[in-house]
Amino acid sequence: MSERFVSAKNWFSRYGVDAEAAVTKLAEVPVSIHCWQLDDVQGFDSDGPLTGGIQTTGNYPGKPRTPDEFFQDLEKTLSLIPGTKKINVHANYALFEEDGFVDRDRIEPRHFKRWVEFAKKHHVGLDFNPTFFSHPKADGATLSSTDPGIRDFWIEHGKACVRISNYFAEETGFPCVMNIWTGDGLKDIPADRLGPRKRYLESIDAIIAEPHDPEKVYITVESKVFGIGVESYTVGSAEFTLLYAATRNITPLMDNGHYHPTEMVSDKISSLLLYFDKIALHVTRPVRWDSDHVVRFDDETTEIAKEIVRNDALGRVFIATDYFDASINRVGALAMGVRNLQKALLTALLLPNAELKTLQDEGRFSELFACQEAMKMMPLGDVWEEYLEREGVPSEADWYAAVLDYEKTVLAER
Ligand code: RNT
Ligand code: ZN
Repeated sequence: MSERFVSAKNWFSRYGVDAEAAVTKLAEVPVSIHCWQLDDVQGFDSDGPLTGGIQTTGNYPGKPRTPDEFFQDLEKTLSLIPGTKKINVHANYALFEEDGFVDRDRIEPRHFKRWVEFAKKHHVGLDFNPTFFSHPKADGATLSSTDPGIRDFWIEHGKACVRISNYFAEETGFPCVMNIWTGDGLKDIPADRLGPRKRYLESIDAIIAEPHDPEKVYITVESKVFGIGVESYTVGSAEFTLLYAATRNITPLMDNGHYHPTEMVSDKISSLLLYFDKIALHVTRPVRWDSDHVVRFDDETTEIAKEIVRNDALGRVFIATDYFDASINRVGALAMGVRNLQKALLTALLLPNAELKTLQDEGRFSELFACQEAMKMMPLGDVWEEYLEREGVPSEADWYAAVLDYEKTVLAER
């Protein structure tokens, strides 16, 4: 145990906070790491452009060219991230090496065998996402399409993904979160907002009717406010999605890049916790019109973490990351965003949350203000360093050197 950690523990104990308990707890909090930062959401099933109203920008060298290179990068990333991890897989990361390509409506668990092997090797769980974008049948709408043939194709894809999620849960022993998100929407002012939403509702009803064990597969629906090229109308809006999840007894997913700029997900979590047993998050960083910058250890990320921790909801919130930046080292970007989210969780775990609540309840607002500000000066870094060391991952000062070394020895050779 470092001297700095011992002194930090004393500092925290003055506020009634047990730093030892905080690091123990942090190590247990699963964070689902999105695989798609590593290759700019390309996937293995096509080399077509990224569609669906999302975009990556940048052309940093070293992007993986094959599944082997991809898994090598993922392994490297995992070595840089402490704590309990899951990997969040998208359906377009199916592997067809053994017996040839099948379209998305026909994918099967065996196309994800390598993912399961990887997960078992690293003792991590797997989450899953149908991919309703980057496909010839996703040029316009998918689940809300007016064309029944297109709708059926995507419903079949969704059902196939429920079966694959079941397989993930059974093989890994961890529950699998399966998230439904589409970019369905319109660039310009609609003539009919209701019709697409009704078709969307019926399509998702058909998908979630696929048999699954709700204790093992948690189906979530993710809302959005707008996308690139679909600025005027999004079928799966916040209201649609929340009400859908509530009435179908499934789980709502909030991505904090999917709201108006002054709307904060940190303020929404408590309301959802009152109505849902479980909720899900995509933690990202919105910047103006972009919903997907790499997560920083910033105020809103910390506020989100505080809402989860102080409401005793770590066991009720599925926490995942979701961002993509092709302009910086992809392995570094993925590891960095997750580590930053974990710093936010640690901050929340190191707060005298009960005391702060009491100050609020007793109306002692100037004391509350002072205490909140005092806690910002906490020796967080000393606790974080101790945590990294215990977890056997590189320290804050050293971890990027490991990325640079990987860049020189592996990525630069591509
Ligand atoms: C897009 C959504 C969605 C995607 C992934 C790739 O705005 O956030 O979650 O990022 O499905
Ligand atoms: Zn998302």
